Amino acid sequence: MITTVTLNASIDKAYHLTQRIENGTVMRVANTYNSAGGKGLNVARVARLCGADVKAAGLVGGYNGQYLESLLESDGIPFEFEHINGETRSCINILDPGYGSTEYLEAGCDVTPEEETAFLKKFPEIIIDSDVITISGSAPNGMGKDIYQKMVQIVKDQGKKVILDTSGEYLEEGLKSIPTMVKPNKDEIEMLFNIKIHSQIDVIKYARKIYEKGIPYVVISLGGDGALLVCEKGIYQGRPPEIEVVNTVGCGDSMVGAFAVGLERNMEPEDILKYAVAVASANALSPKTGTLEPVKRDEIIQNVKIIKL
Ligand code: TA6
Repeated sequence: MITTVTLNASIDKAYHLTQRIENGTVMRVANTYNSAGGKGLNVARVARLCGADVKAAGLVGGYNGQYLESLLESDGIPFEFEHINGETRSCINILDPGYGSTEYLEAGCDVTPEEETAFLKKFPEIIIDSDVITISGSAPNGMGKDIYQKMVQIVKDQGKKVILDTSGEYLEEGLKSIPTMVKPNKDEIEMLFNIKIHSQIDVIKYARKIYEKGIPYVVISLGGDGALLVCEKGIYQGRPPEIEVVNTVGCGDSMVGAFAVGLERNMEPEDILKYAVAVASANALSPKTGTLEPVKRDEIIQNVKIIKL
């Protein structure tokens, strides 16, 4: 089973417009898609759609927390959240027909030291039945910067695989516990090393630096160019076919979901990469966030190219 952990959950609202955004005017939203969000819940939905047994965990609170749990029930995803006093946030994704996606991410409610301590105390029990655990996204205000380092260590102490998908100080601290896999994008690599990426050579250079810290799988998501994987077997690039993108939000999370499924099934690294690139591309074809049609994934995977570099 896969347990996904989302400390900073969100009601994700995708607003599809039929006209270009004009600031200072009243914009009418043509279509709205609400989903249980925060990166880990996109991971959970995608892993479930790929046939895995999944449990969604993390922190939720208030009326938005109740709404999020009802959305997950509709998705057919079991959950085990710790409830906090604050109100679960909302994240808005505005899709402008002439531009694409722009996200407005609320910071989320504060979590108290007592709530953090209670969660960490319960965490070993939350993950006890899972083989692969994913930890995704930002952490709420009030939680220590080492929260993910502590959680990764707890997973590893149980001898399980753990994927960490976060950024900034949380990633920097989380790396110290040597997760099984990390999936930074180019921006997150630049923030981690305080550098600018100018070429694929730079991407490989910095991905290798992370790999050399002892991380078995380092995946760099590259948007429409797919992803790069550095692992014991070598360095691979997975390239998707050209597709008509509808909504790219959640593609990175979909890739994490696919890798969680691949690790659980003990697939070969290059096969997991191929699968993950197809899953992320299939997510981009959906107007909703963090979902896909498996039949489209199966069509796309036929045309995903895996190159060993
Ligand atoms: O990756 C897309 C997404 O999961 C959105 O659905 C939205 O929930 C956002 O990221 C949350 O990001 P954060 O880094 O704040 O956890």
